[in-house]
Parts: sequence; structure tokens; C-alpha cells
Amino acid sequence: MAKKKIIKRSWAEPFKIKVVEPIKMTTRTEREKAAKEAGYNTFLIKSDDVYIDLLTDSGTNAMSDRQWAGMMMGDEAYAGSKNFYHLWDNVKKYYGMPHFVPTHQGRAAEHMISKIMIKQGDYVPGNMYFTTTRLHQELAGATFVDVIVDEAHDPKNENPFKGNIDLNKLEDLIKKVGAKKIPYVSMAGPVNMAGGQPFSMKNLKDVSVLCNKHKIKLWFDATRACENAYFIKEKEKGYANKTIAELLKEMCSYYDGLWVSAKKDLMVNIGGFLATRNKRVYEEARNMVVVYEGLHTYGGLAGRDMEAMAIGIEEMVEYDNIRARIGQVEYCGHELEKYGVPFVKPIGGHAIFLDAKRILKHLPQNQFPAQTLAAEIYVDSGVRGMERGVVSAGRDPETGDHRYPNLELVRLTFPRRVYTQAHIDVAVESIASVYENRKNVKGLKMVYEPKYLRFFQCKFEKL
Ligand code: PM9
Repeated sequence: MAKKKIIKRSWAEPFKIKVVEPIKMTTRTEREKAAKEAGYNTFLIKSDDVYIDLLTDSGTNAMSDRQWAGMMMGDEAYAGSKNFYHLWDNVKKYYGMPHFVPTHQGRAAEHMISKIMIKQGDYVPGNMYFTTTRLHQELAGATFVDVIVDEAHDPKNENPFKGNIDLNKLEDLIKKVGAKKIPYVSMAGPVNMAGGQPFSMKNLKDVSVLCNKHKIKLWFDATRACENAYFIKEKEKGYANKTIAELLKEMCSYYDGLWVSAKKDLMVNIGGFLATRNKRVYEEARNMVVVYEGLHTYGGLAGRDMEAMAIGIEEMVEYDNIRARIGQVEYCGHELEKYGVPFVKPIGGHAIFLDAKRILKHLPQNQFPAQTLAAEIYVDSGVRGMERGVVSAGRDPETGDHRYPNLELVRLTFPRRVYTQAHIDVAVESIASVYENRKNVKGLKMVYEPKYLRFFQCKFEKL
């Protein structure tokens, strides 16, 4: 009898397309000019000159018909908008935090929590830095200390939980500076700069026990918390039967509070918030928000934005949504593997992180290999990614020298529900072609550098 053929069963997006936005293909000559004018910084390229935009998943997501319908239900009262109460109900229901303050985006919440918690001379340990998070901690007077596991700094290491905190590193810091100098531990999941790498529930529980023992608060950057929940469900023993909503709630239960850039998991174009179980912190944030953002019932947002966020929370915990979102990233990674292009393993949550150090081996880090690679890919095809290496790491505030991270990466980030598999194929083929010609690529020199978050605005010239 003939052997039965095993037929592969694929997944597909749990939605169909209702509205489309045309995108424009430019010529190589046009892109060369645009890249030069932008000082080889992909943040400075006009979006009109971009074909496939993988710069970020921040605020670039496609909202659902339910979210757009919610926008029409915006209650634009200055005070006490009904959308604020809908959003607050969902923050309580899904994150389990009783107190909540909306903000216009994530860094506004980072600003407030840093100002409220940190005193001059404090130390804030965290699982690898994030650009805006660390800056606000430093501006408030703290020194950030990276306590992530060593594996996170190695792009080839396949540990499934490279976002974990190294408990020994954390304990050593507590011994060295004393618990009183540590206002909180700052834990993100998945870890953006490490390649979208998650932490495990076990590690979170252990960190929480250690923090409780030393009476140190534990705060969560929950910007992409559902992606972390997805990885726990898929990879950590004992969690396969839990829903994303249950995992999110359990993760949050170990934290004193959290901040969120709603522009990611919540699939909206603008928004953020701070939520906590600590009444004192809440009252300070609720007071501070009126100074920097707007009244505590809108925090710099329109009522319609809060409604889209409230509905986004309900959609972000749907398994099929998150499965398709991470499925796209996996698809891109598997296609790149076929061409032997090196990138951070395991494949993480929101992006593929190309390993520029291994791709442009001939460029020393002070010639900005990741910045160079992002510009080369853009010129090749109009695909826009971003640098996540020495430029993003910025300068050491004490010495003024470049910080040289081990990871020198180009991030190709997937907006949610925006691009198709065909777009990914085009992007992969362009990257493969740049990889093929990598030996001819020349580095960059920095010619303009702003004081804060330089990666957004600095400029380069070709060497
Ligand atoms: N993340 C991103 O592209 C946008 C700005 S940096 C290029 O990944 C985390 C984990 C983030 C994040 C922003 C923020 C700040 C906080 N935490 O951009 O202010 O990934 O809403 O959030 C970006 P906002």
C-alpha cells in the first residue's frame, strides 16, 4: 500500500483586509539621494520614500473594525470621559491593577515613575536597558545596572528565556549598594534590545521573592507583555493550557506596578499608561500627570484614543492574534535562514534582529556596522529597519565615551496586522542580496549628534 503523504497544515491571519493604503516603490537612485539627505539615519527618511516600513511596531499597527467603531464613540469631555472608565475597567480586568493613570505614550509613564520612585544616587537594576526607560531613570538621578543573564548578550545562544534576570547579579548589587539605594527593579518582557527575548514565569517568581526579601519594589515594562505570555505558554513547562489573559494576569500579580506603551500590544496608534496597586505612587502620578500630560482622566489622549485602547486590550489577549503576529516574525526568520543570514536566536517577539557584527565583519564598531547595514538595506529595496547597537546605546554619562554593546543589530520590526507574507519575501530577498555583497560595504562616520537618545536624530557620512 502506498504511504500516505503527510500534508502540512499552515496557520493564517485571523482577519481579512477591509481598507488598503497604497505604498510607493522608488528607484535606487532616488533612495540613494534620500539616504544621503537623511544622514544615513533611517529615522530621518521621509515615510513617503519607504516601500516596506519595518522601522518599528510602535503606533504603526492596523486597528480593527471594532477599534475604528470605538473611535466614533469617543467622549471628548474634558473631564470624566466615559472612555476613560471603559479603559480603566479593562486595565483592572486584564492587568489586575486597581489604580491607573493614562499618558500620551510609554515614555511619559516612564518619566513619571522615574521621578516618583528615584532619588539622586540610587541604582536601578533591569533586564537590559531600553533607550527611553534608562534615560528617564538617569535623568531622575539613578545609575542603571544591567542584571540580565549573560546569554542575552550572545546572539547565537539559543536559551529560550534570554530575558531572565540573573539572580546572582541582582543579589551582588543589593550587597554592594544596599537595598535602600534600589527603589525598584525594572523588568521588561520580552526584552526589546536583547532581540525580543522573553523571561520565564519561574524567573519572575524568583525575582519577586528576592525583591520581597529585601523590601525592594518590582516594576514591569508591560509594553509587549502579551508576547512574553505567548512565549511562556509555548516554551515553559506547565503553562501550555493557560490562556494569554490568564498568563498576563499571573505575570502582573508579581509586580507592584507597571507602565505600558499602548502603541505596541494594544494595537493603537497612540497611547500609554501607568497602573499600580500602590496607592501612594498612584496619587503622586495622578497629581503629576496634570502637570505634564493633561487631566488624570485623559492624560494627553483624546477620548477616542482611550476607547481604541480599551478595545485593543480585549483583542491583544486573543490567542489567534498573537500567534499570527509572532508567526510572521518566525516566517521571516526561517526564510532568512535559507540564505544563511545571521540574526539573533531564538527568534523573538516583535522583530528579527540581524547580527551586523557577523554580517559586516570587516567594519569595526566605531564605524557603526548596524547603522551602515540598515542604510544599505534601505538603498537596496526601500525596506526600512533600525539600528540597535552602538548608536542606540549612546554615551556613558560619566566618561562621555560611546558605550559599546556586545549586540550590534539591525531590527526589522513587524507592525501588527499590516504586511503580508509577500512583503516579507521581498524584504528577505533584499537582505539576502545585501548579505551577498557585504564585502563591498563601507562604514560611516558620525557628523551630528544630539544630547539625548541620539539614534533618533544623529547624522552620518560615508567613509
Ligand atoms: N519602543 C520601539 O520602536 C519606539 C521608540 S524607540 C525606537 O521599540 C519599551 C519596551 C518600548 C518602548 C518604545 C517604550 C517607550 C517603552 N518600553 O515610544 O514612548 O519598546 O510609547 O514607549 C519603541 P513610547
